[in-house]
Amino acid sequence: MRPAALPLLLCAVNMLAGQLHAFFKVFIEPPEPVVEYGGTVRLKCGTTCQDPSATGNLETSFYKHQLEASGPNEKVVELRNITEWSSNILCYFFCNGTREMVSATLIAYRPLEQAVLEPVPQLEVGESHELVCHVPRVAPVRNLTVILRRGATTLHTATFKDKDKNEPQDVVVRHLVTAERGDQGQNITCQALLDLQPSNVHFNTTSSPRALDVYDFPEDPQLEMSETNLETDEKFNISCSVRDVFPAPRFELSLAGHSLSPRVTEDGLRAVAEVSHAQQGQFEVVCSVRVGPKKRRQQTLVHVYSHPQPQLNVNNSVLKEGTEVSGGCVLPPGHSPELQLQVTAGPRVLATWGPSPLGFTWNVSEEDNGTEVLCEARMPASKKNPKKSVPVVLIVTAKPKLDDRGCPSSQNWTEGENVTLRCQARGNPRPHVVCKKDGTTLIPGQWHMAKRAHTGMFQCEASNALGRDKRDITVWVQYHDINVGLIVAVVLVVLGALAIAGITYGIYYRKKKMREYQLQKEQQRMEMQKLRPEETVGVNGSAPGSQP
Ligand SMILES: *[C@@H]1O[C@H](CO)[C@@H](O)[C@H](O)[C@H]1NC(C)=O
Ligand SMILES: *[C@@H]1O[C@H](CO)[C@@H](O)[C@H](O)[C@H]1NC(C)=O
Ligand SMILES: *[C@@H]1O[C@H](CO)[C@@H](O)[C@H](O)[C@H]1NC(C)=O
Ligand SMILES: *[C@@H]1O[C@H](CO)[C@@H](O)[C@H](O)[C@H]1NC(C)=O
Ligand SMILES: *[C@@H]1O[C@H](CO)[C@@H](O)[C@H](O)[C@H]1NC(C)=O
Ligand SMILES: *[C@@H]1O[C@H](CO)[C@@H](O)[C@H](O)[C@H]1NC(C)=O
Ligand SMILES: *[C@@H]1O[C@H](CO)[C@@H](O)[C@H](O)[C@H]1NC(C)=O
Ligand SMILES: *[C@@H]1O[C@H](CO)[C@@H](O)[C@H](O)[C@H]1NC(C)=O
Ligand SMILES: *[C@@H]1O[C@H](CO)[C@@H](O)[C@H](O)[C@H]1NC(C)=O
Ligand SMILES: *[C@@H]1O[C@H](CO)[C@@H](O)[C@H](O)[C@H]1NC(C)=O
Ligand SMILES: CC(=O)N[C@H]1CO[C@H](CO)[C@@H](O)[C@@H]1O
Repeated sequence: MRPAALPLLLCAVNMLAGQLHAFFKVFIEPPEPVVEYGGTVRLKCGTTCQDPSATGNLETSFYKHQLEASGPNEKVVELRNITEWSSNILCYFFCNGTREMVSATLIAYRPLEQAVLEPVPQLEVGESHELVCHVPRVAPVRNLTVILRRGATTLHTATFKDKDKNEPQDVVVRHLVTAERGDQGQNITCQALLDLQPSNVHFNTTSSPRALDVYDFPEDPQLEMSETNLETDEKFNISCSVRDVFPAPRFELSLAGHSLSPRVTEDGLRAVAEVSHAQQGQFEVVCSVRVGPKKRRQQTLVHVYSHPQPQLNVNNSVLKEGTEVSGGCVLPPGHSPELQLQVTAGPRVLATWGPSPLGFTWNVSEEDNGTEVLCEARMPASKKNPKKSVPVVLIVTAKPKLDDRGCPSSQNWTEGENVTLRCQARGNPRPHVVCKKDGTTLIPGQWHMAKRAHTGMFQCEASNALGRDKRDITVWVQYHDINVGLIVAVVLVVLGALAIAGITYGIYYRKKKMREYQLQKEQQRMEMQKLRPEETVGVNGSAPGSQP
């Protein structure tokens, strides 16, 4: 039968059936037939009618190969080379003058091809990416299920139940994922299932896995330099570090376009290189870091300069006080033009910071003898110590000078003491001082015994190669002399006193002796007056006249 004729036939059968009540059943086996496209299917059209005279048939648009049935109430046909994706099948029977029929749809399918997952690029943490899975030429698509998985986790399940097209269709399933660190190394798979239940036709394919490769590089590297103002050939450290990166970063360091071989720290997050540069100039230091496909870079400039030792010259290093010394400080050719020089003499600044050559003149005084003149060179922006020239020590010659401080005009000694004349002269070379008075010569600083004769005015003279200076000094010598006259006077007074004392005693003694004698005589007289009383009175009255 031609396929175009089938609808007409169905129409006719329906009209025949009319409103009759069906007391038997008609069925198709399998009830939901499926067949591989281009393949062969065997269908049975059967009835529950027990009437052996019942007649029926199975109608399709395909050529039928009638197969032998097991009884009168069934028809078995084989359909070959099924090239319709969907076709109607009609099964009918007449039984005792009543017609019953049933229809089914024969669905042709294609064996499921393997799902194909599009490559997944390296993903930055936090980045969203659309996973794309292709399942080619699926028929029938409404029975397809596509499952996207990350490891064992189901990310997305797609079904197509509302798609009623029977022809093969290319299926694309998309799903947006956001990368996380934990995704690293996880396999993404796309599984396609074509399940044609209740038939036992069932396909199950899985794409080859795509491993996720995630990376994280949230911020630019940090570039640190131990110093950015450097001398030629001076070593310095370049350090480049990153934070929060995943997986391990790859560092590239370069100086002035030449790549360096940095040392990477144990944690892998820092690269360090110790370098130097031989030429002067501004040079770029670049650190570029790769993490996954991402590259970040950081650059900075180093300033390399030639910093030779400054050369100081002084037109004269031995000069007289009150004269000028001049000189200059220069840097050898090829030095960096930014370098600045300064000339100092002790704490005094002779010429302040300026470019090479730097000249100076200086009027020296006596106190400047022994001063070191020094030239220093520095790079203004650098914190490094300036470089110093070889110092020049100035010898300032000066005429002798005698003044009250070194040579007091009045000096007091005490006779007999160990003394020295204080008279020191200023001047350079150190002057020689001699002091004279009436043929006495004293050298200040030499010790001697102070003599009374030193009293008087000394004329001191200081001299050196440049001249001489004079000063008078009055020397006083204190002494404690013994006064002979006084001693003689004292002795005389003492002697006189002694003499008077002696005479006085002598007179007294004689008087005492005479009184004793007179008393004896009186006693004798009294004793005699006892014998003759009148005689005693006469003796007593004549006695006072004998005293001196
Ligand atoms: C199957 O059918 C197609 C188109 O109807 C035809 O081209 C093809 O030759 C047939 N194949 C077989 C084996 O009969
Ligand atoms: C991902 O798939 C590859 C290849 O099939 C396999 O070797 C690997 O072990 C899988 N990785 C994980 C985390 O399952
Ligand atoms: C296929 O899918 C449709 C719609 O979901 C369903 O009704 C049907 O039972 C499925 N199986 C076959 C063999 O068509
Ligand atoms: C699909 O096949 C895999 C093995 O290839 C199996 O583990 C899985 O259970 C199958 N899925 C279904 C729905 O049949
Ligand atoms: C550079 O770093 C190393 C190691 O930290 C250190 O030993 C060296 O002194 C540094 N060099 C300079 C010039 O700072
Ligand atoms: C140097 O200074 C002294 C004292 O201050 C002065 O007498 C002299 O004239 C000065 N010399 C010159 C060359 O300026
Ligand atoms: C050094 O320079 C000063 C100042 O210019 C000058 O007065 C003096 O004569 C110079 N001395 C010599 C030895 O050239
Ligand atoms: C002058 O300076 C020189 C060098 O420092 C030193 O040897 C000398 O003693 C000094 N002269 C005087 C008088 O201070
Ligand atoms: C030294 O002695 C004289 C006279 O006795 C006195 O006028 C003078 O003040 C004294 N000088 C000192 C430094 O003691
Ligand atoms: C005098 O004094 C000086 C310094 O105190 C000492 O060196 C010297 O020996 C003394 N001379 C005598 C004779 O005592
Ligand atoms: C088997 C069966 O049901 N037979 C019936 C067919 O129809 C006639 C009348 O139309 C009945 O009498 C039979 O019993």
